[in-house]
Amino acid sequence: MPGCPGIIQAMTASPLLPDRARIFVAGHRGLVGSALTRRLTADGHEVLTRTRDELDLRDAPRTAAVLKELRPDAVVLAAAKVGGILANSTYPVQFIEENLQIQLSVVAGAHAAGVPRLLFLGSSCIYPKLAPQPISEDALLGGPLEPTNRAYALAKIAGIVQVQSYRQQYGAPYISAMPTNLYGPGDNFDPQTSHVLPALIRKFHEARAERRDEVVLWGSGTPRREFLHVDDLASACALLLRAYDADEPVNVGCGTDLTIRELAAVVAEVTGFTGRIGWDTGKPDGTPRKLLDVSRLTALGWRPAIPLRDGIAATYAHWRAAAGV
Ligand code: GFB
Repeated sequence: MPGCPGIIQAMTASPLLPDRARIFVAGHRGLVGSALTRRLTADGHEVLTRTRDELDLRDAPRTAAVLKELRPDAVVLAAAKVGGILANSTYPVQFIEENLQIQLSVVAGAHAAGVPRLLFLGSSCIYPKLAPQPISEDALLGGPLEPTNRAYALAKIAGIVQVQSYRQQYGAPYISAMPTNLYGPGDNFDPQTSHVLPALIRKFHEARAERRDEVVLWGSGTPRREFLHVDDLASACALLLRAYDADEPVNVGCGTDLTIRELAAVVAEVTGFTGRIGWDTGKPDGTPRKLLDVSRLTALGWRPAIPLRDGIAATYAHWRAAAGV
């Protein structure tokens, strides 16, 4: 990717990460972990992984033992129980417990194994529901959370504080990044549990294939969201691992947002759906807006490379090929 600042950084020696590092990516089969694996491998690193069958990341003693055996130069914690607005509000127990368990075992296990560097990935939903926009990292803990994802957000906030605590108490150069709403190849396209972008791709595609003239989406269509292609997140993470060493989390977003109604128009156009779009206002809207202030990240020289429409078209093509539709 010519002109990508992450790659320029990757070519410069860093005191925080060796040039050819051995990096354990927890959650390497997920949307984020698979993008990170592609990116870190392309940068010349060796990515170490364990499948879910080989290692249950909720099992703290086993996780610590595996990390001790592997002795990676860095750990990236991309494993998480994630889902869209409905999954979050239907299964809060799983969202808080599984995420807390994974974080406790991976971060503590990495430190016990002497892993010198760690990147924890959170989410933009950690910020207060009505935070001033664009949301700066300083908004954390400044007000009540959005109820539809409070359990997930609290688990992620605990992860940030856990990472900060290792830095404060032991001087460990562990860091956190907070991505905005992500999308890309390898996402979850299940209509009930997915995030909005894959849900829309699938709904419009199926309506067109079945010659239906209406698609019904959730909520009012007025909430605003910011979408970042997961490959752009991966380039930001590669940069942060080499160049960022501070207590505060770093927001990762593209800097612009749009309404769900506007997003639906783009996805309809990409998928070729020309029918009506209805809105089921019985379904939740969630937070009205969560546009991230990304000045901390852009000050390091990072810029996103994938325009939204191009990213949606590529994601649609990838899903069609993978699903055989
Ligand atoms: O992506 P999404 O599920 O999650 O929904 P959040 C974003 C917006 O799209 C909401 C609307 O206003 C939804 O009501 N929407 C419209 C739809 N149609 C659909 C549909 O068919 N499926 C889905 N899923 N949404 C999540 C949090 O919040 O964002 C997580 O619950 C996490 O914790 C994630 O932080 C990034 O953006 O509202």
